[in-house]
Amino acid sequence: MSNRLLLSGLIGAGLIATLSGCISLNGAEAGAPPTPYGPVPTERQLRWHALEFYGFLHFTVNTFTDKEWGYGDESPEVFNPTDFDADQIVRTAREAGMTGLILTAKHHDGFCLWPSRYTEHSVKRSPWKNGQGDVVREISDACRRHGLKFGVYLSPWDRNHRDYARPEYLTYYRNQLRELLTGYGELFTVWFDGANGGDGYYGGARERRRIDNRTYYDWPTTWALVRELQPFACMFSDAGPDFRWIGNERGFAGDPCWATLDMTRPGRYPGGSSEGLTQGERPGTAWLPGECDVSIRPGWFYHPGEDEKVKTPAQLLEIYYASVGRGCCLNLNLPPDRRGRIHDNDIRSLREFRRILDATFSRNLAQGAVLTASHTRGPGRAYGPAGLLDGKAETYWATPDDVLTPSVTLQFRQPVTFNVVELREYLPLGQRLEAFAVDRWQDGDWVECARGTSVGNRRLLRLGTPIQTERVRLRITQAAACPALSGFGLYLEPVQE
Ligand code: FUL
Repeated sequence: MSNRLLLSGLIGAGLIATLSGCISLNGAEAGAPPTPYGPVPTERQLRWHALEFYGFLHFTVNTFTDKEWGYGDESPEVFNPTDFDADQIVRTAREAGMTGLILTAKHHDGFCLWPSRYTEHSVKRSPWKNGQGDVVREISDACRRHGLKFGVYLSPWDRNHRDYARPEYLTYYRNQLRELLTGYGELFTVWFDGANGGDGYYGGARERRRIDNRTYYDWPTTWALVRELQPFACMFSDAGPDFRWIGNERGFAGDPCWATLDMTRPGRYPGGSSEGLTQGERPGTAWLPGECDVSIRPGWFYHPGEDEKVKTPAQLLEIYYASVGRGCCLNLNLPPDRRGRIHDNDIRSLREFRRILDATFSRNLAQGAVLTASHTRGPGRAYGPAGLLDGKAETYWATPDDVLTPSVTLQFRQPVTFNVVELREYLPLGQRLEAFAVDRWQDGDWVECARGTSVGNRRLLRLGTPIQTERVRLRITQAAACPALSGFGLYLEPVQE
Protein backbone atom coordinates (compact mmCIF):
# COMPACT_ATOMS: atom_id res chain seq x y z
CA MET A 1 0.00 0.00 0.00
CA SER A 2 1.43 3.40 -0.92
CA ASN A 3 1.71 6.13 1.69
CA ARG A 4 -0.99 8.03 -0.12
CA LEU A 5 -3.40 5.12 -0.01
CA LEU A 6 -2.59 4.51 3.63
CA LEU A 7 -3.27 8.14 4.45
CA SER A 8 -6.56 8.27 2.60
CA GLY A 9 -7.53 5.01 4.32
CA LEU A 10 -6.84 6.59 7.66
CA ILE A 11 -8.89 9.64 6.81
CA GLY A 12 -11.74 7.42 5.65
CA ALA A 13 -11.74 5.52 8.92
CA GLY A 14 -11.72 8.68 10.96
CA LEU A 15 -8.26 10.12 11.40
CA ILE A 16 -9.42 12.21 14.32
CA ALA A 17 -10.68 9.15 16.16
CA THR A 18 -7.45 7.30 15.46
CA LEU A 19 -5.34 10.13 16.80
CA SER A 20 -7.39 10.44 19.97
CA GLY A 21 -7.20 6.73 20.59
CA CYS A 22 -10.88 5.95 19.94
CA ILE A 23 -10.06 3.26 17.41
CA SER A 24 -13.30 1.39 17.98
CA LEU A 25 -15.45 4.33 16.81
CA ASN A 26 -16.56 4.55 13.22
CA GLY A 27 -18.74 6.61 10.91
CA ALA A 28 -20.14 9.85 12.22
CA GLU A 29 -18.99 9.21 15.80
CA ALA A 30 -15.41 8.87 14.69
CA GLY A 31 -15.64 11.99 12.59
CA ALA A 32 -15.93 10.41 9.15
CA PRO A 33 -17.54 12.69 6.58
CA PRO A 34 -21.20 12.19 5.75
CA THR A 35 -22.00 9.83 2.89
CA PRO A 36 -22.77 11.74 -0.32
CA TYR A 37 -26.47 12.09 -1.10
CA GLY A 38 -27.79 11.58 -4.65
CA PRO A 39 -25.82 12.69 -7.72
CA VAL A 40 -22.68 14.70 -6.95
CA PRO A 41 -20.65 17.13 -9.09
CA THR A 42 -17.47 16.21 -10.92
CA GLU A 43 -14.25 18.15 -10.35
CA ARG A 44 -14.96 19.89 -13.67
CA GLN A 45 -18.40 20.99 -12.49
CA LEU A 46 -17.04 22.16 -9.14
CA ARG A 47 -14.63 24.47 -10.95
CA TRP A 48 -17.51 25.78 -13.04
CA HIS A 49 -19.70 26.42 -9.98
CA ALA A 50 -16.94 28.54 -8.46
CA LEU A 51 -17.07 30.93 -11.45
CA GLU A 52 -20.63 32.05 -10.60
CA PHE A 53 -20.77 35.01 -13.00
CA TYR A 54 -19.37 35.18 -16.51
CA GLY A 55 -20.37 36.63 -19.85
CA PHE A 56 -21.34 35.96 -23.42
CA LEU A 57 -20.09 37.97 -26.39
CA HIS A 58 -22.46 37.83 -29.35
CA PHE A 59 -20.62 39.28 -32.30
CA THR A 60 -20.75 38.42 -36.02
CA VAL A 61 -22.19 39.63 -39.35
CA ASN A 62 -25.48 40.24 -37.53
CA THR A 63 -23.82 43.12 -35.67
CA PHE A 64 -23.54 44.87 -39.05
CA THR A 65 -26.80 43.75 -40.67
CA ASP A 66 -28.97 44.52 -37.62
CA LYS A 67 -30.25 40.96 -37.41
CA GLU A 68 -30.54 38.37 -34.66
CA TRP A 69 -30.32 35.33 -36.91
CA GLY A 70 -28.36 35.68 -40.13
CA TYR A 71 -29.71 33.67 -43.07
CA GLY A 72 -26.24 32.42 -44.05
CA ASP A 73 -25.91 34.37 -47.31
CA GLU A 74 -24.24 37.44 -45.77
CA SER A 75 -21.14 38.55 -47.56
CA PRO A 76 -18.07 38.28 -45.29
CA GLU A 77 -17.39 41.86 -46.40
CA VAL A 78 -20.07 43.19 -44.08
CA PHE A 79 -17.96 42.17 -41.09
CA ASN A 80 -15.84 45.27 -40.57
CA PRO A 81 -15.52 46.63 -37.03
CA THR A 82 -14.08 50.11 -37.20
CA ASP A 83 -12.19 50.16 -33.90
CA PHE A 84 -12.06 46.62 -32.52
CA ASP A 85 -10.53 46.52 -29.05
CA ALA A 86 -10.38 43.15 -27.30
CA ASP A 87 -8.89 44.76 -24.19
CA GLN A 88 -11.77 47.21 -23.88
CA ILE A 89 -14.27 44.35 -24.15
CA VAL A 90 -12.51 42.07 -21.68
CA ARG A 91 -11.71 44.88 -19.24
CA THR A 92 -15.39 45.83 -19.19
CA ALA A 93 -16.29 42.24 -18.34
CA ARG A 94 -13.63 42.02 -15.65
CA GLU A 95 -14.65 45.28 -14.04
CA ALA A 96 -18.23 44.02 -13.95
CA GLY A 97 -16.98 41.07 -11.90
CA MET A 98 -17.16 38.43 -14.63
CA THR A 99 -14.82 35.48 -14.30
CA GLY A 100 -14.89 34.37 -17.94
CA LEU A 101 -16.21 35.12 -21.43
CA ILE A 102 -17.81 32.88 -24.06
CA LEU A 103 -17.49 34.14 -27.63
CA THR A 104 -19.79 33.23 -30.53
CA ALA A 105 -16.99 31.80 -32.69
CA LYS A 106 -19.75 30.82 -35.13
CA HIS A 107 -23.44 31.69 -34.85
CA HIS A 108 -26.29 30.16 -36.89
CA ASP A 109 -25.29 32.17 -40.01
CA GLY A 110 -22.10 30.10 -40.25
CA PHE A 111 -19.67 33.05 -40.40
CA CYS A 112 -16.49 32.18 -38.51
CA LEU A 113 -14.73 34.73 -36.33
CA TRP A 114 -11.47 32.82 -36.78
CA PRO A 115 -9.74 31.91 -40.06
CA SER A 116 -10.91 28.31 -40.20
CA ARG A 117 -9.12 26.08 -42.70
CA TYR A 118 -12.41 24.44 -43.58
CA THR A 119 -14.38 27.36 -45.01
CA GLU A 120 -13.97 30.65 -46.79
CA HIS A 121 -16.97 32.03 -44.93
CA SER A 122 -14.93 33.74 -42.25
CA VAL A 123 -12.91 36.74 -41.14
CA LYS A 124 -10.30 35.90 -43.75
CA ARG A 125 -12.67 37.13 -46.47
CA SER A 126 -13.58 40.29 -44.61
CA PRO A 127 -11.99 43.72 -45.02
CA TRP A 128 -11.27 43.80 -41.27
CA LYS A 129 -7.48 43.79 -40.88
CA ASN A 130 -7.29 42.93 -44.58
CA GLY A 131 -8.50 39.43 -43.86
CA GLN A 132 -5.64 38.82 -41.44
CA GLY A 133 -7.68 39.21 -38.26
CA ASP A 134 -8.80 36.55 -35.78
CA VAL A 135 -11.39 37.61 -33.22
CA VAL A 136 -11.13 34.32 -31.33
CA ARG A 137 -7.38 34.80 -30.96
CA GLU A 138 -7.69 38.42 -29.82
CA ILE A 139 -10.44 37.81 -27.29
CA SER A 140 -8.83 34.64 -25.89
CA ASP A 141 -5.47 36.42 -25.52
CA ALA A 142 -7.11 39.40 -23.85
CA CYS A 143 -8.96 37.08 -21.47
CA ARG A 144 -5.67 35.58 -20.37
CA ARG A 145 -4.12 39.03 -19.97
CA HIS A 146 -6.96 40.13 -17.73
CA GLY A 147 -7.26 36.89 -15.75
CA LEU A 148 -10.56 35.72 -17.25
CA LYS A 149 -11.40 32.23 -18.48
CA PHE A 150 -12.29 31.81 -22.12
CA GLY A 151 -14.94 29.67 -23.79
CA VAL A 152 -16.51 29.22 -27.22
CA TYR A 153 -19.98 28.98 -28.72
CA LEU A 154 -20.00 26.97 -31.94
CA SER A 155 -23.50 26.84 -33.36
CA PRO A 156 -24.41 23.33 -34.51
CA TRP A 157 -27.01 24.80 -36.87
CA ASP A 158 -25.17 26.33 -39.83
CA ARG A 159 -27.33 28.16 -42.39
CA ASN A 160 -24.40 28.80 -44.66
CA HIS A 161 -22.94 25.36 -45.14
CA ARG A 162 -24.08 23.34 -48.14
CA ASP A 163 -23.85 20.05 -46.29
CA TYR A 164 -25.91 21.02 -43.29
CA ALA A 165 -28.41 18.24 -42.43
CA ARG A 166 -26.22 15.65 -44.21
CA PRO A 167 -23.69 13.36 -42.49
CA GLU A 168 -20.78 15.22 -44.14
CA TYR A 169 -21.58 18.32 -42.14
CA LEU A 170 -20.66 16.55 -38.91
CA THR A 171 -17.12 16.08 -40.16
CA TYR A 172 -16.98 19.79 -40.98
CA TYR A 173 -18.43 20.72 -37.59
CA ARG A 174 -15.96 18.53 -35.69
CA ASN A 175 -13.04 19.78 -37.75
CA GLN A 176 -13.95 23.30 -36.75
CA LEU A 177 -14.42 22.31 -33.15
CA ARG A 178 -10.98 20.69 -33.17
CA GLU A 179 -9.47 23.96 -34.40
CA LEU A 180 -11.05 25.81 -31.51
CA LEU A 181 -10.18 23.12 -28.97
CA THR A 182 -6.53 23.02 -29.96
CA GLY A 183 -5.68 26.52 -31.13
CA TYR A 184 -6.69 28.90 -28.35
CA GLY A 185 -5.40 27.58 -25.03
CA GLU A 186 -7.55 26.26 -22.23
CA LEU A 187 -11.32 26.59 -22.66
CA PHE A 188 -13.60 26.62 -19.64
CA THR A 189 -16.76 26.08 -21.66
CA VAL A 190 -17.98 24.78 -24.98
CA TRP A 191 -21.49 26.08 -25.49
CA PHE A 192 -23.77 24.02 -27.77
CA ASP A 193 -26.86 25.88 -28.80
CA GLY A 194 -30.11 23.99 -29.33
CA ALA A 195 -31.72 26.19 -32.01
CA ASN A 196 -32.59 24.63 -35.38
CA GLY A 197 -34.86 26.94 -37.30
CA GLY A 198 -34.96 25.10 -40.64
CA ASP A 199 -34.55 27.47 -43.56
CA GLY A 200 -31.26 28.94 -44.74
CA TYR A 201 -28.88 29.63 -47.58
CA TYR A 202 -27.14 26.22 -47.44
CA GLY A 203 -24.56 26.87 -50.13
CA GLY A 204 -27.14 28.46 -52.43
CA ALA A 205 -29.94 25.89 -52.07
CA ARG A 206 -32.04 28.39 -50.11
CA GLU A 207 -34.38 25.84 -48.65
CA ARG A 208 -35.76 24.46 -45.43
CA ARG A 209 -33.82 21.60 -43.93
CA ARG A 210 -34.97 19.47 -41.07
CA ILE A 211 -32.88 17.34 -38.80
CA ASP A 212 -33.80 14.99 -35.98
CA ASN A 213 -32.32 16.56 -32.85
CA ARG A 214 -32.10 13.22 -31.11
CA THR A 215 -29.92 11.50 -33.68
CA TYR A 216 -28.48 13.84 -36.31
CA TYR A 217 -25.65 15.43 -34.35
CA ASP A 218 -24.40 12.18 -32.74
CA TRP A 219 -23.49 14.17 -29.64
CA PRO A 220 -21.61 11.43 -27.79
CA THR A 221 -18.88 11.49 -30.46
CA THR A 222 -18.57 15.29 -30.32
CA TRP A 223 -18.56 15.30 -26.52
CA ALA A 224 -15.78 12.71 -26.52
CA LEU A 225 -13.67 15.00 -28.67
CA VAL A 226 -14.11 17.83 -26.17
CA ARG A 227 -13.28 15.53 -23.25
CA GLU A 228 -10.16 14.32 -25.01
CA LEU A 229 -8.81 17.73 -25.98
CA GLN A 230 -10.13 19.93 -23.16
CA PRO A 231 -10.80 17.71 -20.14
CA PHE A 232 -11.82 20.61 -17.89
CA ALA A 233 -14.14 22.35 -20.33
CA CYS A 234 -17.75 22.15 -19.18
CA MET A 235 -20.23 21.55 -21.97
CA PHE A 236 -23.55 23.31 -22.15
CA SER A 237 -26.74 22.30 -23.89
CA ASP A 238 -30.41 22.19 -22.89
CA ALA A 239 -29.56 18.93 -21.18
CA GLY A 240 -25.89 19.02 -20.34
CA PRO A 241 -23.69 17.00 -20.19
CA ASP A 242 -22.09 19.38 -17.63
CA PHE A 243 -24.56 22.18 -17.09
CA ARG A 244 -28.06 22.80 -18.36
CA TRP A 245 -30.12 25.59 -19.82
CA ILE A 246 -32.41 27.14 -17.23
CA GLY A 247 -35.37 27.03 -19.63
CA ASN A 248 -35.72 30.75 -20.36
CA GLU A 249 -33.55 33.58 -21.68
CA ARG A 250 -34.54 36.08 -19.00
CA GLY A 251 -31.83 35.05 -16.54
CA PHE A 252 -34.21 33.65 -13.92
CA ALA A 253 -33.80 30.28 -12.26
CA GLY A 254 -36.80 28.66 -10.58
CA ASP A 255 -37.45 28.69 -6.86
CA PRO A 256 -36.65 26.05 -5.82
CA CYS A 257 -33.87 25.33 -8.26
CA TRP A 258 -32.20 21.93 -7.90
CA ALA A 259 -28.77 21.22 -9.36
CA THR A 260 -29.98 17.76 -10.38
CA LEU A 261 -32.05 16.44 -13.29
CA ASP A 262 -33.77 13.17 -14.06
CA MET A 263 -32.07 12.08 -17.26
CA THR A 264 -34.41 9.12 -17.74
CA ARG A 265 -37.26 11.49 -18.69
CA PRO A 266 -38.21 11.81 -22.36
CA GLY A 267 -36.77 14.85 -24.13
CA ARG A 268 -33.49 14.89 -22.20
CA TYR A 269 -31.14 15.57 -25.11
CA PRO A 270 -29.65 18.75 -26.63
CA GLY A 271 -32.44 20.65 -28.34
CA GLY A 272 -35.00 18.46 -26.54
CA SER A 273 -37.70 19.45 -24.10
CA SER A 274 -37.28 22.45 -21.82
CA GLU A 275 -39.75 21.03 -19.31
CA GLY A 276 -38.33 20.75 -15.83
CA LEU A 277 -35.16 22.71 -16.60
CA THR A 278 -36.11 25.84 -14.65
CA GLN A 279 -36.50 24.08 -11.30
CA GLY A 280 -34.50 20.91 -11.89
CA GLU A 281 -35.62 17.57 -10.51
CA ARG A 282 -35.09 15.86 -7.22
CA PRO A 283 -33.37 13.61 -6.36
CA GLY A 284 -32.54 13.26 -10.07
CA THR A 285 -30.10 10.93 -11.76
CA ALA A 286 -27.36 13.43 -12.66
CA TRP A 287 -25.72 16.55 -11.29
CA LEU A 288 -26.69 19.06 -13.99
CA PRO A 289 -26.79 22.56 -12.56
CA GLY A 290 -28.42 25.45 -14.38
CA GLU A 291 -26.88 28.33 -16.27
CA CYS A 292 -29.00 31.47 -16.57
CA ASP A 293 -28.22 33.15 -19.89
CA VAL A 294 -29.60 36.59 -20.61
CA SER A 295 -28.59 39.63 -22.61
CA ILE A 296 -27.95 43.07 -21.16
CA ARG A 297 -30.10 44.33 -24.05
CA PRO A 298 -33.31 42.95 -25.60
CA GLY A 299 -31.33 41.24 -28.40
CA TRP A 300 -28.26 39.02 -28.24
CA PHE A 301 -26.50 41.05 -30.95
CA TYR A 302 -25.86 44.77 -30.99
CA HIS A 303 -28.57 46.94 -32.55
CA PRO A 304 -28.25 50.75 -32.54
CA GLY A 305 -32.01 50.93 -31.90
CA GLU A 306 -31.50 49.25 -28.53
CA ASP A 307 -28.99 51.72 -27.12
CA GLU A 308 -31.63 53.10 -24.80
CA LYS A 309 -32.88 49.67 -23.80
CA VAL A 310 -29.90 48.48 -21.80
CA LYS A 311 -30.97 46.75 -18.59
CA THR A 312 -30.74 49.01 -15.56
CA PRO A 313 -28.51 48.23 -12.56
CA ALA A 314 -31.66 47.36 -10.61
CA GLN A 315 -32.73 44.86 -13.30
CA LEU A 316 -29.26 43.33 -13.38
CA LEU A 317 -29.32 42.94 -9.60
CA GLU A 318 -32.69 41.23 -9.75
CA ILE A 319 -31.24 38.81 -12.30
CA TYR A 320 -28.14 38.22 -10.17
CA TYR A 321 -30.20 37.27 -7.13
CA ALA A 322 -32.46 35.03 -9.24
CA SER A 323 -29.51 33.20 -10.86
CA VAL A 324 -26.31 33.20 -8.78
CA GLY A 325 -28.55 33.54 -5.74
CA ARG A 326 -30.39 30.34 -6.67
CA GLY A 327 -27.32 28.16 -7.04
CA CYS A 328 -26.78 28.73 -10.79
CA CYS A 329 -24.15 30.52 -12.83
CA LEU A 330 -25.12 33.76 -14.55
CA ASN A 331 -24.03 34.15 -18.19
CA LEU A 332 -24.72 37.80 -19.04
CA ASN A 333 -24.39 38.75 -22.70
CA LEU A 334 -22.54 41.91 -23.69
CA PRO A 335 -22.84 42.55 -27.43
CA PRO A 336 -19.87 44.41 -28.96
CA ASP A 337 -21.05 47.22 -31.23
CA ARG A 338 -20.03 48.06 -34.79
CA ARG A 339 -16.78 49.54 -33.59
CA GLY A 340 -15.98 46.24 -31.90
CA ARG A 341 -16.30 47.68 -28.38
CA ILE A 342 -18.82 47.58 -25.58
CA HIS A 343 -21.13 50.60 -25.78
CA ASP A 344 -20.93 53.29 -23.09
CA ASN A 345 -24.53 52.75 -22.00
CA ASP A 346 -23.82 49.12 -21.20
CA ILE A 347 -20.67 50.08 -19.30
CA ARG A 348 -22.54 52.65 -17.24
CA SER A 349 -25.13 50.13 -16.17
CA LEU A 350 -22.55 47.45 -15.38
CA ARG A 351 -20.50 49.85 -13.24
CA GLU A 352 -23.38 50.77 -11.00
CA PHE A 353 -24.47 47.11 -10.76
CA ARG A 354 -20.93 46.19 -9.68
CA ARG A 355 -20.71 49.06 -7.24
CA ILE A 356 -23.83 47.87 -5.44
CA LEU A 357 -22.68 44.23 -5.39
CA ASP A 358 -19.30 45.25 -3.97
CA ALA A 359 -20.90 47.46 -1.36
CA THR A 360 -23.16 44.57 -0.38
CA PHE A 361 -20.76 41.64 -0.32
CA SER A 362 -17.48 43.23 0.73
CA ARG A 363 -18.20 42.36 4.36
CA ASN A 364 -19.90 39.31 5.84
CA LEU A 365 -21.56 40.78 8.92
CA ALA A 366 -21.96 37.30 10.40
CA GLN A 367 -18.22 37.08 10.92
CA GLY A 368 -17.20 37.58 14.51
CA ALA A 369 -20.44 36.19 15.90
CA VAL A 370 -20.29 33.50 18.58
CA LEU A 371 -21.71 30.35 17.01
CA THR A 372 -23.65 27.68 18.86
CA ALA A 373 -24.86 24.66 16.94
CA SER A 374 -27.63 22.40 18.19
CA HIS A 375 -25.63 19.43 16.83
CA THR A 376 -22.19 18.86 15.40
CA ARG A 377 -20.80 15.77 13.78
CA GLY A 378 -17.93 13.84 15.33
CA PRO A 379 -15.96 14.33 18.49
CA GLY A 380 -13.70 17.23 17.44
CA ARG A 381 -14.20 20.51 15.67
CA ALA A 382 -13.70 19.22 12.13
CA TYR A 383 -17.41 19.65 11.30
CA GLY A 384 -18.13 22.45 13.72
CA PRO A 385 -20.10 25.58 12.82
CA ALA A 386 -16.89 27.63 12.43
CA GLY A 387 -16.78 26.13 8.93
CA LEU A 388 -19.76 28.37 8.09
CA LEU A 389 -17.85 31.61 8.52
CA ASP A 390 -14.27 30.93 7.52
CA GLY A 391 -14.89 31.75 3.85
CA LYS A 392 -13.44 28.40 2.76
CA ALA A 393 -15.40 26.17 0.39
CA GLU A 394 -13.77 23.01 1.73
CA THR A 395 -14.76 23.33 5.40
CA TYR A 396 -18.35 22.77 6.45
CA TRP A 397 -20.67 22.35 9.38
CA ALA A 398 -22.25 18.89 9.47
CA THR A 399 -24.40 16.96 11.91
CA PRO A 400 -24.66 13.28 12.81
CA ASP A 401 -26.37 11.14 10.18
CA ASP A 402 -29.70 11.06 12.00
CA VAL A 403 -29.93 14.82 12.66
CA LEU A 404 -31.69 16.34 9.67
CA THR A 405 -33.13 19.51 11.17
CA PRO A 406 -30.45 21.16 13.30
CA SER A 407 -30.04 24.85 14.03
CA VAL A 408 -27.19 27.22 14.69
CA THR A 409 -27.33 30.46 16.62
CA LEU A 410 -25.20 33.53 16.04
CA GLN A 411 -24.73 35.86 18.98
CA PHE A 412 -23.33 39.33 18.24
CA ARG A 413 -21.58 41.70 20.60
CA GLN A 414 -23.19 44.66 18.86
CA PRO A 415 -26.51 44.49 16.99
CA VAL A 416 -26.09 43.81 13.26
CA THR A 417 -28.17 45.27 10.45
CA PHE A 418 -28.67 43.16 7.33
CA ASN A 419 -31.08 42.64 4.45
CA VAL A 420 -29.42 39.78 2.55
CA VAL A 421 -28.90 36.20 3.79
CA GLU A 422 -26.50 33.76 2.15
CA LEU A 423 -26.15 29.98 2.46
CA ARG A 424 -23.77 27.60 0.72
CA GLU A 425 -23.79 23.82 0.69
CA TYR A 426 -20.67 21.69 0.56
CA LEU A 427 -21.27 20.45 -2.98
CA PRO A 428 -19.07 17.32 -3.07
CA LEU A 429 -21.65 15.68 -0.77
CA GLY A 430 -24.60 16.48 -3.05
CA GLN A 431 -27.62 18.72 -2.60
CA ARG A 432 -28.95 17.74 0.83
CA LEU A 433 -30.96 20.69 2.14
CA GLU A 434 -34.59 21.08 1.18
CA ALA A 435 -35.81 23.93 3.36
CA PHE A 436 -34.51 26.37 5.92
CA ALA A 437 -35.58 29.41 7.90
CA VAL A 438 -33.78 32.33 9.49
CA ASP A 439 -34.97 33.91 12.74
CA ARG A 440 -34.05 37.12 14.46
CA TRP A 441 -34.18 37.74 18.18
CA GLN A 442 -36.75 40.38 18.96
CA ASP A 443 -38.30 41.43 22.26
CA GLY A 444 -37.17 38.29 24.02
CA ASP A 445 -38.30 35.82 21.36
CA TRP A 446 -37.37 34.34 18.02
CA VAL A 447 -39.21 35.79 15.02
CA GLU A 448 -38.82 34.27 11.56
CA CYS A 449 -37.47 36.77 9.01
CA ALA A 450 -36.63 34.61 5.99
CA ARG A 451 -37.19 31.18 4.58
CA GLY A 452 -36.04 29.29 1.55
CA THR A 453 -35.83 25.89 -0.11
CA SER A 454 -32.96 24.75 -2.36
CA VAL A 455 -29.44 25.96 -1.55
CA GLY A 456 -26.72 24.25 -3.61
CA ASN A 457 -23.73 26.37 -4.57
CA ARG A 458 -25.09 29.62 -3.19
CA ARG A 459 -28.47 30.79 -2.00
CA LEU A 460 -29.17 34.48 -1.54
CA LEU A 461 -32.32 35.84 0.01
CA ARG A 462 -33.08 39.53 -0.31
CA LEU A 463 -35.19 40.67 2.60
CA GLY A 464 -36.12 44.22 1.62
CA THR A 465 -36.28 46.25 4.82
CA PRO A 466 -33.06 45.91 6.83
CA ILE A 467 -33.26 43.90 10.04
CA GLN A 468 -31.44 44.89 13.19
CA THR A 469 -30.80 42.31 15.88
CA GLU A 470 -28.14 40.93 18.19
CA ARG A 471 -29.02 37.28 17.66
CA VAL A 472 -29.76 35.30 14.51
CA ARG A 473 -30.75 31.66 14.20
CA LEU A 474 -30.52 29.45 11.13
CA ARG A 475 -32.93 26.51 11.25
CA ILE A 476 -32.73 23.66 8.79
CA THR A 477 -36.37 22.61 8.49
CA GLN A 478 -36.08 19.86 5.89
CA ALA A 479 -33.19 17.83 4.54
CA ALA A 480 -32.80 14.54 2.68
CA ALA A 481 -29.59 13.74 4.56
CA CYS A 482 -27.71 15.40 7.41
CA PRO A 483 -26.83 18.94 6.30
CA ALA A 484 -23.31 19.88 5.17
CA LEU A 485 -23.17 23.68 4.93
CA SER A 486 -20.00 25.49 3.96
CA GLY A 487 -21.13 29.06 4.19
CA PHE A 488 -23.49 31.44 5.95
CA GLY A 489 -23.54 35.18 5.44
CA LEU A 490 -25.44 38.29 6.45
CA TYR A 491 -25.02 41.38 4.30
CA LEU A 492 -26.40 44.87 3.97
CA GLU A 493 -27.36 45.96 0.48
CA PRO A 494 -27.29 49.75 0.28
CA VAL A 495 -30.74 51.20 -0.11
CA GLN A 496 -31.25 52.53 -3.63
CA GLU A 497 -32.54 56.03 -4.25
C1 FUL B 1 -30.28 30.90 -28.78
C2 FUL B 1 -29.84 31.42 -30.14
O1 FUL B 1 -30.80 31.14 -31.12
C3 FUL B 1 -29.68 32.92 -29.93
O2 FUL B 1 -29.40 33.58 -31.11
C4 FUL B 1 -28.58 33.13 -28.90
O3 FUL B 1 -27.34 32.69 -29.42
C5 FUL B 1 -28.91 32.40 -27.61
C6 FUL B 1 -27.85 32.47 -26.58
O4 FUL B 1 -29.20 31.03 -27.87
O5 FUL B 1 -30.70 29.62 -28.80
